[in-house]
Amino acid sequence: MNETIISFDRHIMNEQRKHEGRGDFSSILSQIIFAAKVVAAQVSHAGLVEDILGRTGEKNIQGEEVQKLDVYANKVFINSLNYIGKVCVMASEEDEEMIMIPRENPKGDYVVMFDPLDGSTNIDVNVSIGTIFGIYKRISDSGDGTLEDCLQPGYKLFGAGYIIYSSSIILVYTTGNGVNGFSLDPSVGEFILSHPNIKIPARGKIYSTNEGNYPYWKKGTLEYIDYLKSDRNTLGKPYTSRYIGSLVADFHRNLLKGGIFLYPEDTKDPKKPTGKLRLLYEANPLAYIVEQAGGYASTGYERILDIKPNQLHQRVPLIIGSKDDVLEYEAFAKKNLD
Ligand code: P6P
Repeated sequence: MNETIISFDRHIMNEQRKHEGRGDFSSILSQIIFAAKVVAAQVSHAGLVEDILGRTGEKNIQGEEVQKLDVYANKVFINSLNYIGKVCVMASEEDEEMIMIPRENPKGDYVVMFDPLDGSTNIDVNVSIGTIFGIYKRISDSGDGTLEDCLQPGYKLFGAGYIIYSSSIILVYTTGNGVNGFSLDPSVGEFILSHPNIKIPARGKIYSTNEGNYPYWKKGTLEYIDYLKSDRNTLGKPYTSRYIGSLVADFHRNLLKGGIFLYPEDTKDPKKPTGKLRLLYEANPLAYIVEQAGGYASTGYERILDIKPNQLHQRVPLIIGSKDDVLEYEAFAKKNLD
């Protein structure tokens, strides 16, 4: 047996000691881990449990059909965080408005935003899905959190992570000191350090995008994708195309192997001119993680983490992954600004 097994709890305790933290942040991470275990247990049964699979008939703020597992996961994360007295406000993909802490519960110094179950349209076809979260320090002084607390730029993130529910359940997170991955060992019910100090290769051989949007892309994107599919690129041969259609799964593969994920602006849906993905609880947390791993995330024109949000469910184009690949995309996009 390997005596140097590092559990997630031991890892955050070590991190806390480094920062002489009071433990508030550690408590939030521990609660997120607890919620992830609860959600993971249901995800693994989703194919079997009729009453949790399938649609509620409702639509979320995005106008997307809400799957029951979405609703369940959203409630699990909210209820795991709203009573510990460390959080002053939350925001979720599933809730149109900010999620306030119940009046009777103490408020804390942190703001948590999350996509409780991203890729949920893949649930009933058993494709990997994930939770994405970002944690900020509050700006307001005390009491209930405010919209200003939620609309902070990504470079102010205090911590960020995701959980991928796949052949194994893996948590990847950062608090600004590098990126570490933990795998859930179902025999003990603990997340164990399995991917220490993750670094993304400066350049990859994989690109991930929905090529069905090709007719709606701008010139710079068209030229870039055609370049990747030719022998004119730096590899001297076409990149490999890999697209799962589940952001966390596509991002995780590229983080470990290198590559670029693109959900660029397109003209397909006038209501979503800047692309499909959301800034606060999808792009920003993953951008923080990828930069901590040596990568980069951009809209094609500016660094994701520099964007000052103006609304909770704001969408952005997301080009993320190996730094040299993303910078190369920016060159194509900026060359065709018209
Ligand atoms: P498309 C899943 O619905 C999601 O929000 C992300 O997980 C994923 O990257 C993207 O949408 C896929 O979108 O338009 O390619 O189906």
